Amino acid sequence: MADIKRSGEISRKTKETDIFVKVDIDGKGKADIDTGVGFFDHMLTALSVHSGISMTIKVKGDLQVDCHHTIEDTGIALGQALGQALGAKSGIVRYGTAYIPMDESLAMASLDLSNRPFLVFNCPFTNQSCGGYDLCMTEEFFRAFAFNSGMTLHINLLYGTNDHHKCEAVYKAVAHALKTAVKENTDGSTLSTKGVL
Ligand SMILES: [Mn+2]
Repeated sequence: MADIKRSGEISRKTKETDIFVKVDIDGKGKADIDTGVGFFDHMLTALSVHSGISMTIKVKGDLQVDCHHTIEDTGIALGQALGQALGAKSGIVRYGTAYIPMDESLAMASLDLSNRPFLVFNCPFTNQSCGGYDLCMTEEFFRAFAFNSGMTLHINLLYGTNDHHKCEAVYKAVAHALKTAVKENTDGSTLSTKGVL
């Protein structure tokens, strides 16, 4: 994997958000995260720790409006940083699937680091928000993350009642699927019948 550094760094500034993201795929999941939205920090910390991908994420967003731009733009920047870290996506396992329970909730995530951006998201929430985090932004975050990293991402909540548990199970399921997919394969080859992704 000499040609791929497996780390990425993105600075992204708009009139709505000012974001710095750094990821290190082999960094053992050290999380340094401050988005200004406590519950979102909790979810991103889970994503980092459970994927084993170290993430530094610092966001100053227009939270006086609401959390929308902050969460969506973080998904864009984090996706770009991961895409950068994966380079041509050669030499990796490529696919990952995980079922993760959290108490009464069960989430499944299945993904393909394919350069084929797609999101399927089936996770109904009961409440509007958890802390200052609007739960409808979960789908927006993962759409931005998938499209900007070049990932096919399927997320299904099989069942659950508590929205905090449902959401956390979803982030952790994506984390564990990602942990499998980013692993280096044994021969450094590109897993594709076309030879290139
Ligand atoms: Mn929690």
